[in-house]
Amino acid sequence: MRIDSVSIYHVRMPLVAPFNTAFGDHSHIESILTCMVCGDLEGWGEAAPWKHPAYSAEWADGVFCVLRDFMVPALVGKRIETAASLQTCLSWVKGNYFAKAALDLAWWDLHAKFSERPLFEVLRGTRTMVDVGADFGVMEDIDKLLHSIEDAIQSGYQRVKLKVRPGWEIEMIREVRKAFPGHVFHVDCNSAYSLRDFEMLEQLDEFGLAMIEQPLASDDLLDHSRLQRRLATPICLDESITSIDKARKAIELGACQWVNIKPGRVGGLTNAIAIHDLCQSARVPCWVGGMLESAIGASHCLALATLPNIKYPSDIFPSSRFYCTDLCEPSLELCCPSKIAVPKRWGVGAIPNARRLISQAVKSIKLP
Ligand code: OSB
Ligand code: MG
Repeated sequence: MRIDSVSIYHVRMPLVAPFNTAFGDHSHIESILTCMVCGDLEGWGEAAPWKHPAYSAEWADGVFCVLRDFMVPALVGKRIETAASLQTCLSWVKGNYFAKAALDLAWWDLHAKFSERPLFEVLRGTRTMVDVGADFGVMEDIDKLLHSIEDAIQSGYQRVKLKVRPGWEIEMIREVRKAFPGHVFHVDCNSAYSLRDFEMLEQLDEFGLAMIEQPLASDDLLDHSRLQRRLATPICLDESITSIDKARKAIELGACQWVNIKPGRVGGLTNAIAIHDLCQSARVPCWVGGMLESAIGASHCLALATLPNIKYPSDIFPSSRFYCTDLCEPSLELCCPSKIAVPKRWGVGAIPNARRLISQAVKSIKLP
């Protein structure tokens, strides 16, 4: 496939309610959409690093610039027949995983459309419906949280993820466990702690959580392995797993028993699949994370979640959980409790709504 042109859109999508985590409180999501053109076919990609370099070192303005100035010029006019050759064209750029993902995902959508098949089939997915979970940010009002959890359990969500941050952890979890003794819960710490917090982390063992997501710093595999040896609850790594090599080292060190895979964080679907396969051969189960992407990025996540070693409900949500109207269409809906059906259309299955793309774009550029 010859890459005739690539358009980059920096968009700002308003949330229905603020989303609060250990790395800040947010009322909008800043995301980067890419459109890769080959003849009369268009492939769409998305990476949502958000406005500030707080979840990772990347941020939306930075991703826009590195795509415009370095990565897209390295691709346009070239014939890119395989995902591996796309990665090779970009391999001289260090880091910048979200930026690479924005192009890698667009290439996969284009490739699936070129092959006249849905993306999940091209990825050799093994299911047509994906298990998804419910998820709650930091709320600072326990009664409101308990009511929201009650609603989620009533709606049939198989598991509930709770964001924690210093001051919103043990007491909150104790209340939740008391109110819902039998349900599956896990917590996401978003790197907020260090081994100095061992006493608090050790107390988490008493609540029978399915896992503790990213308790320590993103670059600290060694301390995660020390912590895992002292905890009964499995650790799941998110921020730490930025590459295939990081996944290999985390597994070798015993730093985790689960891996959260986000296409954006690892540089795209190509690396996401390789990490999935590596974990599968090491018997480490995975699930798919999200960054509150529009229906395009979320549909890429859905395709990834059809792979066989995805063993826990993923962070993929119906559009209405976060957005009044999704920037892209069709919006994501539950097909039955706690499940979303994978699109059967060719490609990833979602495209932007043209009017909303214009109104929510902060800036855009088409190259060449
Ligand atoms: O750590 O998994 C994370 C959202 C944005 C940035 C980081 C994370 C998340 C989530 C996604 O937790 C789950 C959700 O969408 O609520
Ligand atoms: Mg996480």
